[in-house]
Amino acid sequence: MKKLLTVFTLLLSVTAYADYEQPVSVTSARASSNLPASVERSTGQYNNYESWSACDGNYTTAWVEGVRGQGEGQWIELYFAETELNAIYIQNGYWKTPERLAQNSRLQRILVEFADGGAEEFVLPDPVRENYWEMITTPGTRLDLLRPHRTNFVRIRILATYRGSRWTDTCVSEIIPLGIVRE
Ligand SMILES: [Ca+2]
Repeated sequence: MKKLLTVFTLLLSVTAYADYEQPVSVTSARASSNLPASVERSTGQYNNYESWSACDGNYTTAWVEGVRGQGEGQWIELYFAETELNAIYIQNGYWKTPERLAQNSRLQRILVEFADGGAEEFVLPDPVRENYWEMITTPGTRLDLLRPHRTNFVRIRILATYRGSRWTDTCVSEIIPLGIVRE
């Protein structure tokens, strides 16, 4: 009887786990533009600013839009398995160092679009005003959706930005979709 109860408990916990909100694995990404890759003069380090840099699990790499000005209207798309999407974590800006975060532009207002035809607008706090060393240990700013969206992608469109102190390039270090995979 005890054994049966254990199996039942195990089954119950597996079912509960499947319905639990989790980070969703991104399978591909694309963007309307990106800054060409560059090599840092001082270190010789190669920096790639393509869309995948926002999904590589590394806060020191970022997608950077590549048009003149602050990048309003530019977008990035992330693809994943069919999901009931609840929220999105965004490491907003170029988190490589506190200096890079301040020198480059950050997202201020964005439009997030989904495969179900829905769209939600968000205003993000300026990450430069947060404590860098505390924020670096978190997955970023959590954006809770007004309702779950059934979707296999998110398109994040830049509507307005916080200006960088040195450059006009808007950067996003990481984007993590959160939801329940429904495939
Ligand atoms: Ca990254």
